Amino acid sequence: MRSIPRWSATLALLATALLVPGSPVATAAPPPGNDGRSVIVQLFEWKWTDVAAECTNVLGPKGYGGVQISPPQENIVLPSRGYPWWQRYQAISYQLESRSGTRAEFAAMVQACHAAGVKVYADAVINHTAGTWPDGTRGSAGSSFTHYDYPGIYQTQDFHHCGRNGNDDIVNWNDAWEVHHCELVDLADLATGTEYVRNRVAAYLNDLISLGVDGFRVDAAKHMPPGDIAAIKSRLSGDPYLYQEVVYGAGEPVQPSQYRGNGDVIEFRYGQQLSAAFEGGTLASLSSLGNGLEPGESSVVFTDNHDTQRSEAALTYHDGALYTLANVFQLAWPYGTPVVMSSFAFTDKEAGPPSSADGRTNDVSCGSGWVCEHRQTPIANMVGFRNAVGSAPVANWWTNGGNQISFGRGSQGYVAVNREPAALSRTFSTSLPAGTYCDVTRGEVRDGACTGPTVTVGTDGQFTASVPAMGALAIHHLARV
Ligand code: ARE
Ligand code: CA
Repeated sequence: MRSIPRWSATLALLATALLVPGSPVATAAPPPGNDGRSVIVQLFEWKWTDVAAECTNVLGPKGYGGVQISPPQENIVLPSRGYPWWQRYQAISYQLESRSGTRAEFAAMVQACHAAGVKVYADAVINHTAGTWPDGTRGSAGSSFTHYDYPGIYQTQDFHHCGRNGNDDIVNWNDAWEVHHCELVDLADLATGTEYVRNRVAAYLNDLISLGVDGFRVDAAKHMPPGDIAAIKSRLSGDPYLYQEVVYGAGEPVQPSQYRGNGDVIEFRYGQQLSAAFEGGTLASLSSLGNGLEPGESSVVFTDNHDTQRSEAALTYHDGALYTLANVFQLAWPYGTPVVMSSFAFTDKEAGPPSSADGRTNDVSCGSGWVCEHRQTPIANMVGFRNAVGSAPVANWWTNGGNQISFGRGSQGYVAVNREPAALSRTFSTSLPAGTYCDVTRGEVRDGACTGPTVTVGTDGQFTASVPAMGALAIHHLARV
């Protein structure tokens, strides 16, 4: 078992005692976007032209701060497996040519997103190149290669050959050296300790930075020694935002905390605990969500990502209203920087995005194979809620002890979540100033009027309302009528 540092446990107890009952210590994370925009969206497998349009038409207007895009580098192409989504995680070269689009389209996307106030975070596959596959010998940009030989870039000497377990794969996850130096599912493991590889990887990332990229999700960060990532980071231009994928594994020697010196880290346990509370537990238990986890201010979190939505436990778009409610809670709760998942629909876990028979990705059309969770009114408008409440602490926490909860964020906003089969009708106590507010989970303010229901807060801070079964209500100071 990983032990929580004692000082952090003490702080958590203090916060519990002095501030809001059960609220976590951590407050808002540093904003990933412009103007205090605090939420990232993962547009999984979208084409660059579609991402550009989404920045302009939806992400900017709704207040999203950043967009996480699929790995942009040249990747292996696997017709024998039906062009699975995961072929993008096998790097062949650092040319920016993939089924998401060309280098020119990529550059135009970054410009469009910046014009909309949205930062661009690229998924950086830098721990490895590809696995052993009989399929073709050409990547998505046409480069030829063989296993451990990528002409002009990497040859045998640029990879770890850990010499364990017969096939060089990671087998013993309780051995940190092995996790760092052996192969993750047969993926040729780059010798990130060498000057050459560090410079080559940094040149790739700097190329993206030169096109305006603002930061990176560091894929498989857990499989690189923290010092190797630091050495690569020291070679980067500017100050890109890094969030490292270090999956927490109970009792494992490689721990997320070891990577904090390099930047933010993805806290996987948050989504697991959030899902568990919404699926089988009680929402009342969420008052302590974040306690005992890595510090919220340097953690990135999600309900689900492209990996966890394909494993059994996670709550996903397949769960309908339950999933939406979990997202409403996540966006209202002051822990971590949330990444909203935006999926393509799937039943086959291996299947790639909507595409032609020869593996070319279709244009995005929400509802036709593309789920677009991030556009759902409650989710999209809660992005504005999170931006509006900033770092205001949890206030006025209430629960029925079961699956109805409500809480404020200082005097800036208030949310109620009802995961029960009957409406929740009651008088809520808030710290909000008196006034009429728009319920942003069901409407928004246009021309001074709310397109959905409104709520009137009295001078005593109270309001009476009915929250629908499996529904929510959220009001904030920037959506008043
Ligand atoms: C595919 C095939 C393999 C084949 C390989 C090489 O599935 O059978 O051997 O190709 O040819 C994704 C897919 C993989 C896919 C890979 C490459 O998920 O199936 O392999 O792309 O195409 C660990 C890592 C973590 C990793 C997860 C999946 O620590 O970094 O496993 N997540 C990232 C991405 C993935 C991606 C990769 C890394 C590789 O998000 O999408 O893989 O670039 C415990 C441990 C965790 C461990 C977890 C699951 O919780 O604590 O550390 O995560 O189990 O094993
Ligand atoms: Ca490695």
